[in-house]
Amino acid sequence: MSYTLYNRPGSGGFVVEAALTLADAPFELIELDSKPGTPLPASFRETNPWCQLPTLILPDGTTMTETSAILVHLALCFPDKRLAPAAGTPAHASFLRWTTFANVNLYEAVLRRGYPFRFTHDSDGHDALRSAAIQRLDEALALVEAHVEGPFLLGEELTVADIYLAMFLVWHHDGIAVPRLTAIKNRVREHPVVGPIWKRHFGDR
Ligand SMILES: N[C@@H](CCC(=O)N[C@@H](CS)C(=O)NCC(=O)O)C(=O)O
Repeated sequence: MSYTLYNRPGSGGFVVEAALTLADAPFELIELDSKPGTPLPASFRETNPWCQLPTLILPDGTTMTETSAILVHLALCFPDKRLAPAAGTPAHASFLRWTTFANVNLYEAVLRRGYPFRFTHDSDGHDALRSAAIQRLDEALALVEAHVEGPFLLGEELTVADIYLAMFLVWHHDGIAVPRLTAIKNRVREHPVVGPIWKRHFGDR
């Protein structure tokens, strides 16, 4: 029984693909013919009514969306692969905090910047919305930067939270300096398993 991951190169499914690969979980990757930063084909609503990626179909046919939820689920399904700290520990609480923070603050700000027409019907307001979103991205990354606990976000070990955060530094590459997160991004990019997946999605970025 295998997972099915819908994504497109350079989109948020990168981190789910990395998590499935680190977990040694069998999966089929279906890449939609659609450019990053553009709405998906309406026909994809049949698979995910919210029409977004990543969309993960679990081996029993259950549909999962929302990147942080997918990451938490996979980490719990494959505890021996140490995708996250052990459930119930303070470190796991921090893992939940920052993956959720990334979803609701970083990911949403990326969407406000990329799809401002969804957040205001005033087309004169799109530029203002974009610049406020960029400021919010800077503020959110600065907050995470201040909470990096070691070589990785939660200390000594890589978790999927690091891989998730690294993705935002590609999408928001000209923001404020975040040297600790940048060092994490570089470690993710050079990781023996994740590195090749990174390269396929983001090239040398
Ligand atoms: N809240 C969602 C956001 C996912 C999202 O915005 N994905 C982008 C690709 S990176 C997308 O599907 N964009 C197309 C669209 O929103 O129409 C999550 O956490 O997975």
